[in-house]
Amino acid sequence: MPEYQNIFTRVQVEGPGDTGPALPRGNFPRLGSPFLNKLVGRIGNAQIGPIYLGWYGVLSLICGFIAIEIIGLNMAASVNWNPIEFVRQLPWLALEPPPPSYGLSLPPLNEGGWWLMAGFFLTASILLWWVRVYTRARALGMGTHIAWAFASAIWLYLVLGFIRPLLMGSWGEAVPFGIFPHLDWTAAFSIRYGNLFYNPFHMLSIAFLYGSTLLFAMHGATVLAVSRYGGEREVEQIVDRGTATERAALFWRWTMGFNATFESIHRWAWWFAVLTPLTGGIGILLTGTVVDNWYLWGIEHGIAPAYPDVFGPTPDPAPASYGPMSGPGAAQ
Ligand code: 07D
Ligand code: 07D
Repeated sequence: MPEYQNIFTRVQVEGPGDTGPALPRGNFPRLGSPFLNKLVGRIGNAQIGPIYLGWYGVLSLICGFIAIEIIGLNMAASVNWNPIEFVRQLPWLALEPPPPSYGLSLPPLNEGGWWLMAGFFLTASILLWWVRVYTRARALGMGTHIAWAFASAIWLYLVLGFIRPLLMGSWGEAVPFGIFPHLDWTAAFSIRYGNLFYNPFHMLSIAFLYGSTLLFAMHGATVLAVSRYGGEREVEQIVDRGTATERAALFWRWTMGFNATFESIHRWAWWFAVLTPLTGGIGILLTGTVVDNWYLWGIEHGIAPAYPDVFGPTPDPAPASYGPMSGPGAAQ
């Protein structure tokens, strides 16, 4: 058997373009006639198009374009419309949410109003894209697993930028738009709420994130390792008993005494990926609403050490203007 494949390359099959099955009544036509591209064939299927756009696709792209336009123009304004500075400083530029003093009211455009508008259009764009993912799966007679996995990411996004700010009563709680500014927000959030490491849902989210990389590596490697027996070719997997599929399963039973099945590995992957933002969103939702300081919460629940009194009480890092603390440590 020739070893025609390694971890980088794949076989490129060339044939007449596939336009896909007929679409149900009321659907848009697919756009473009299919063509082959060698370079694209190196990372996936060499055929490009036709693409289905539909109303949801068109509306999603329009809303996404408006959101990027609002963010980009605000960033450009912040460097005095200087294109060179715009490119040079892009990773540091931001469109910030309103200051906390506005609460949930509508702020003037240049004090967070643009942020609110960009957020509205970005959210509309993401939700419309979700509908497109759902309806395209249905049109193909597929299950809707992809849409529900995407919904899990959208859940975390909505908690960060919409649901939690609503519960906290201030748009100022939300994430700014910007590459490094959103990292600063993430770090500041952790410090403000007493170190996110002690948030058990952050722990869970990390376990699923790390677990996802492990599972992805195991699954990808297993299938590649039996590709010399045709393991990556789906029809052969089903009909060639005793070759790639069973060998791959045996490998894991030999090395760790247990093997997933060719169905269950995909359930493992789906659940690990979905549970990462799902548990994460719960953790963020609880922060500041139910628990004000995860470190003090950790001391109370026996997962963080309480330092001896020689250093005095642990101060709350939040400035007094954030209002009185609730929960453990409130008396300090
Ligand atoms: C590889 C699929 C392709 C997607 C890509 C991202 C944009 C943003 C917009 C300039 C894996 C496209 C990027 C559309 C451009 C403007 C205004 C997915 C792949 C390539 N983050 N984050 C990044 C987002 C949050 C955190 C990078 C989005 C939370 C940390 C990129 C969201 C917190 C680090 C990015 C979001 C957080 C990053 C690479 C939304 C906690 C990094 C992302 C909508 C979860 C890393 C400079 C990537 C980095 C990074 C996008 C939310 C933390 C810019 C769209 C608020 C700690 N984030 N992020 O590859 O290098 O994802 O930052 O919620 O270290 Mg983030
Ligand atoms: C962002 C879901 C939304 C994205 C959507 C996609 C577009 C278009 C364009 C394709 C990622 C929108 C798409 C707009 C795309 C193109 C072209 C998912 C998103 C809808 N943490 N931390 C997590 C670790 C610390 C902090 C999760 C590790 C510190 C905060 C994850 C470490 C502090 C938050 C995780 C670490 C801190 C998180 C994110 C180590 C900072 C969150 C999971 C080793 C000093 C988020 C509960 C995810 C969360 C989150 C990992 C450290 C802060 C598991 C490994 C202590 C504020 N952290 N973290 O899937 O859920 O994100 O927390 O130190 O909000 Mg953390």
